[in-house]
Amino acid sequence: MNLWLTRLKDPVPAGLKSPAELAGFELSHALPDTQVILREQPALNEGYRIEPLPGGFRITGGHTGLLYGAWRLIMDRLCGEASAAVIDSAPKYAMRMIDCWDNPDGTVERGYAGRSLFFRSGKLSWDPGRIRELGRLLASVGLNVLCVNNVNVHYPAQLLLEDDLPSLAALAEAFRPFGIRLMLSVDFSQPMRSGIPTADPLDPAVREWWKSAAARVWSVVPDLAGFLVKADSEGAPGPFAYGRTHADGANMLAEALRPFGGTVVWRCFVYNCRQDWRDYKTDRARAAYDHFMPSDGDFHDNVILQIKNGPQDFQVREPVHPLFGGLMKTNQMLEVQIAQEYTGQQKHVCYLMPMFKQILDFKTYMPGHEDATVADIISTRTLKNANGGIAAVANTGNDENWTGHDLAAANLFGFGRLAFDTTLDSESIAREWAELTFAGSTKTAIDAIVDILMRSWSAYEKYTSPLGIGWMVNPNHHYGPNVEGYEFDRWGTYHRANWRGIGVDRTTKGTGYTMQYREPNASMYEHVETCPEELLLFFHFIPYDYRLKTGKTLIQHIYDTHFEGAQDAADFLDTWKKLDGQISDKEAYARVLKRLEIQADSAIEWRDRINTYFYRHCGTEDEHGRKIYE
Ligand code: GCW
Repeated sequence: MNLWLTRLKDPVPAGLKSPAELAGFELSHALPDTQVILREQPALNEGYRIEPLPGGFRITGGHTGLLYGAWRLIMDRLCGEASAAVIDSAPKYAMRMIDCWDNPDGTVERGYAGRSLFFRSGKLSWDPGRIRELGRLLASVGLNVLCVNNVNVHYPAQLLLEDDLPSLAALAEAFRPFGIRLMLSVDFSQPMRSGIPTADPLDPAVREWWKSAAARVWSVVPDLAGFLVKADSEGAPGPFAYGRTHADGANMLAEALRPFGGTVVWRCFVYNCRQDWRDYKTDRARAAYDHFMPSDGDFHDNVILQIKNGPQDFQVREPVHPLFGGLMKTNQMLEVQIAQEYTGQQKHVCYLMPMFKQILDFKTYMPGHEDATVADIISTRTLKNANGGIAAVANTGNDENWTGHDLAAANLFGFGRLAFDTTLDSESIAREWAELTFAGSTKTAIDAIVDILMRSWSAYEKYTSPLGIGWMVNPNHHYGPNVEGYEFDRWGTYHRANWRGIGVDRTTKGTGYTMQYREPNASMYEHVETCPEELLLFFHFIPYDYRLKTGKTLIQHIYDTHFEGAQDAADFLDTWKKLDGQISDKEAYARVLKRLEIQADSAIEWRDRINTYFYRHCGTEDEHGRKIYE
């Protein structure tokens, strides 16, 4: 089984060498009756043109562009779309990356779809057929970089730069025909494994060590995309230990990688993870901006800062990270998470493209580029970024269906499609995915799947934490409700609910976070009246009897949305039950049914825990007299 490419019965054979060769193979197998002429034009790189000819098509494209063009044609044809017009396309971002949080022992951090596809028993080890299928899936939606190991680099992942180099080279070779380059997460303190007493980025021996490490790895993987670094974050080593800045650390690596054309992707997920809950001044949301803004302009041009979509951590709703639009002279890429760590862990359906679109379309009002959206800022063609891109934490594993929940595959597909073309809309992506994946199902079934996907993010948001406050999950594994699970902990993730109200005051009277945005966004968030209500509790402490724009009190809104969200989850299950017999893949039907049952139950648990929690705090009855436990 191969997700949205289920209908292609022929596996990719071993031995194909290049994307262009692969393009020929895919076309002849997927569209045997269509004559397609392939013409390589190297200058087009990853771009392509598809022209209808009498009786067929011509695809002109760069080395990888030909493959992307081939997939466009194949997928359009499989969806029954007649391509009568000329199509010109090229990706907006140079780096369209999947971050795998895979560990050498075969586990996947925040993995919800089985074990690693790349590692077993401490070493790189894979099923070549599966890697070819994965390559095909990723290439079909235009993803081009895969970071193979967890950003938390636990031993023996360090061996990827040492003894495991031949295996790394073989894995890179396996992905090459798909136009996919590998990236490695590295341990900033790794020189210390070779007897160097420090990892200080300004120490000559450390600098030498990284140069020779780079030379060693690029000699066997000449097209390695670069190194991904989580430094000074959640216990990971980094330059702070030596009184150095992130720019010192990143630039040291950038110099080592420069001769080989490598890029350093440096994460901005840096905050104090030992906060005292009684401390109202420290604000985790502020941390990345406070750390990185002073270094704007100091990073080498082969460094890209990788910034999570929001200032906290992949919650169901967060404001856009203020470093977007803040940083003016630094390459940036956006990091999102399709692994559904905080959005139902691939047991719940939660289609994330509507969220990603909102992030990409957000206007930051960066001076001189007032109209630029996040999508523009991270692109290589605007703001003169030398480099830029978009990355998603992967949602795949070795489960037979790749993503655990069959409907979660829509997030992998959608992420690739959006990364290639941010102008696409989430609903057409959902429809395209559903038509490809569930080909042969009834039209009613396809429509219902699209409807479930499109309602799923909002449903999840409704039955979980209200109005942008986030968290309220069980600590550590992050599945299921636990309203105060993180409230008295050290991670900086508080909701501050008490008998008067709930929310974090991030205005100038509180933590001052609002002022990290450019105007008019700063003022918009600063004032309760103009703050978008879906983020109200992220920015403000609000009393339960505060009236929202709907005229409802905050507490009534909380009750209502939780009843609605749980009802949505129940509706998804009902809808699915009615589709029995209408979905072509019976096993997938049964698997999805099971997950929707789990989701409907879990949504009730969420609803009741949250409603009861707030009822106990404020004692206000539900206006509709529904059952709220005391
Ligand atoms: O959300 C947190 C996750 C960690 C993860 C970290 C990060 C890889 O819970 O599992 O570590 O973010 O993004 O670095």
